[in-house]
Amino acid sequence: MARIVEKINEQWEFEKQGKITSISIPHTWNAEDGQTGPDMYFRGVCIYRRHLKKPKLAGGQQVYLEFRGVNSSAVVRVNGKELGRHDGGYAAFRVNVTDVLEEENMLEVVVDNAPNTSVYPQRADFTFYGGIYRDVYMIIADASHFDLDDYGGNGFRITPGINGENAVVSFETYSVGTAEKIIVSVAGVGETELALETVGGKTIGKGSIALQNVHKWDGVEDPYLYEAAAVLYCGGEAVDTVTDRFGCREFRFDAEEGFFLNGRRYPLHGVSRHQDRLGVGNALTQDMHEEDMELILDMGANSIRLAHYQHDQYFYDLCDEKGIVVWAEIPYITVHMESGRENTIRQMKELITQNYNHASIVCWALSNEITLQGVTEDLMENHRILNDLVHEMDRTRVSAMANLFLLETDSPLVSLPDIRGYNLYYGWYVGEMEDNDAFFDDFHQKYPDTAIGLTEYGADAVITLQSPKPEKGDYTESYQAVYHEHMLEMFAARPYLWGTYVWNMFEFAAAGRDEAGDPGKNHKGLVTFDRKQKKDAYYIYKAWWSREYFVHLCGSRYHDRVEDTTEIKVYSNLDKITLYVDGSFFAEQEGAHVFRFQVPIEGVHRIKAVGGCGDIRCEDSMEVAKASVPNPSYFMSLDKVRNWFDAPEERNEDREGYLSVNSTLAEIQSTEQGAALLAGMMGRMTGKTAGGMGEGVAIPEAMQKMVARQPLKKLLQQAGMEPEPEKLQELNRALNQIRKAEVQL
Ligand code: GCB
Repeated sequence: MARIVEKINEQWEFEKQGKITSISIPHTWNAEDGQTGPDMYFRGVCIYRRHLKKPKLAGGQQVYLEFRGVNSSAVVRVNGKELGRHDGGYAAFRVNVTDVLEEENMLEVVVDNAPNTSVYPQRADFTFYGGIYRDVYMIIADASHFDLDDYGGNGFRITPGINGENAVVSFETYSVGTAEKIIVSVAGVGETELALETVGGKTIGKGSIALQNVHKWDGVEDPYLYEAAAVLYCGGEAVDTVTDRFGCREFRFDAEEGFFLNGRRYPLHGVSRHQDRLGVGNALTQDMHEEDMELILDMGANSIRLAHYQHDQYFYDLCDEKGIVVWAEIPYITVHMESGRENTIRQMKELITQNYNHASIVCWALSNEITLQGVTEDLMENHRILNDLVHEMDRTRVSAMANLFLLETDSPLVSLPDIRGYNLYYGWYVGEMEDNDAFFDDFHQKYPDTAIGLTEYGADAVITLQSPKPEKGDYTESYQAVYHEHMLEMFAARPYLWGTYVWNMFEFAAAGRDEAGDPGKNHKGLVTFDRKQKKDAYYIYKAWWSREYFVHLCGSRYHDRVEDTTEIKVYSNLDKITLYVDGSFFAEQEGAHVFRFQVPIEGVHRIKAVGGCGDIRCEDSMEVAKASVPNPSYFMSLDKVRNWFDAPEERNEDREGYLSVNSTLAEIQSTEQGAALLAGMMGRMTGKTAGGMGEGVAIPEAMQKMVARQPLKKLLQQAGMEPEPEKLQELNRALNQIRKAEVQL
């Protein structure tokens, strides 16, 4: 009898702190409190219950429950008997419930997202939404079936190997019970009977099929997928079938020329994605996954870093179908836990077993910014084990790591995985945009034979905040756009970069944050948390990466403008833009990507930008108005601080010869009293940024110097730690009492 798979998302009961409600899966209990910050979301135990009727079973059929994602730990009970446990909120797992089934049954899943010291992630810049937030299935399989107990995999591994115009595709199946024969077929190509051997009570089937003139999976241009089916025969009957898709492609990372797909240069134009969205958390529908994919494709990206954990199978499927190259990773992140090793190994085994057949995936990443508190021998060993595991489980892909910018490039950890990637936030948290350029120039010069990529970079922008003079740390849409303009120019000048990944495609919840008047979120997204608005920076990527012609006027949300002559900026992938003001021709400009026009304004103006190519005509229009005073909604709380500095009656005047909030960190630290004041203040404040991510940070010397040169007020602002105006004034008063010392940097 063939396998029966039934989705059981409906008719669940949910109990939180004694209160019971009816719900359907996908579900999270942190959809609201996980997104409003700071830090106040419910992390604890909740229970899901569902009535289960025993299906009709014959001849030793087995019943499994499959959970596609339960965050973070789960205990599965049927009729009060514990049948399985799972630690880790992002991989699928199954539980065999056959033996305890009665006619009527009570299924109970106890879910726990409370902090602990052994299940990753525990400390990271995103919300750990609790719940059964992906689909649940009941699977009824014949006594003989493809393995359902192998780290959530489907018991069918497909490994294509390309040889010139042809390919040989190898198949491996894992099954339990009796297998008389196993036949694998590839739709439109042919079939083969696998050679079977029994190892440890399980049957392993092996075989291959040759593909003449292989149709390659060729990225976004031609993401061709083959379909394969494995059929298990027992008693002369087909008793179980699994199907999957695969793609035939070759890739490599080159130190000088970057990423290659199927033998040609194919720079990875990437974005990172967190799965959650506004009001929904991680409990997504298929439509939501599809919308994310459409937004990413529309921008012209060809690669996604699926951060910082295993994503939904449906999304990897979409990546296969659309030709997106994927970086996959486990949530071994921020801080190494000595008691978490087993969990990292398990999560890596699940990630690889469950996703092995996806053509889109090219690497398995061991960890992200794991060295925040430094490198210990236990951390090194954990990484060596994971790195070996990746190689043992998959000979066709590479291991990877996303390094914290503080990790010295000569650390043995950097050279451990097969490929290198750094997360850099110069131009946002520390340093200037140009420091990114310098970092890669230095790296490339020092390690000319090592391929290097940029695994994260970005700047926060709250969509309402606008500025004619964008500055690092101001949270404006305007600065974010300028920052990304720079980054794209710098990539173009460094073709050796194998890939770059914007942090982040979408805004996401980070319960530990409290910034720019919108707590609980990370605002680095190019698209808002609700997916409804594309920030200007989205279009600079589109201008560089997309071939679909468009014209975009920046600053459409910057309506009220105080300057007499305002800059009208246009992003486009066309090479000539004509600007019209109030219906009349204003100017025409030839160029690439960014077009700037200086337009005098008085009163209200209608602005239109037009570009074209052949029969195609693209345009965008907006309204701007001359304002006599700044519109306060463009600055929010940040500007209060700034305006307050500007107001003469309350200005934080520097007292000659004494410290102030405008003194650099080095100046303050070089005095005993200043250092003490700072230490006390930092102790109180670090918990506010990114969920206390700054605690215990090991900062290398070069970085300390860079930080030390920054004025305190700026540093606090950039770190999202700026105090209320009164507190800042108080701090300034205290610093004004301390005499400056001589500083040597
Ligand atoms: C990082 C982390 C990421 C954060 C990001 C940020 O380096 O890998 O999880 O969200 O920085 O925005 O600070």
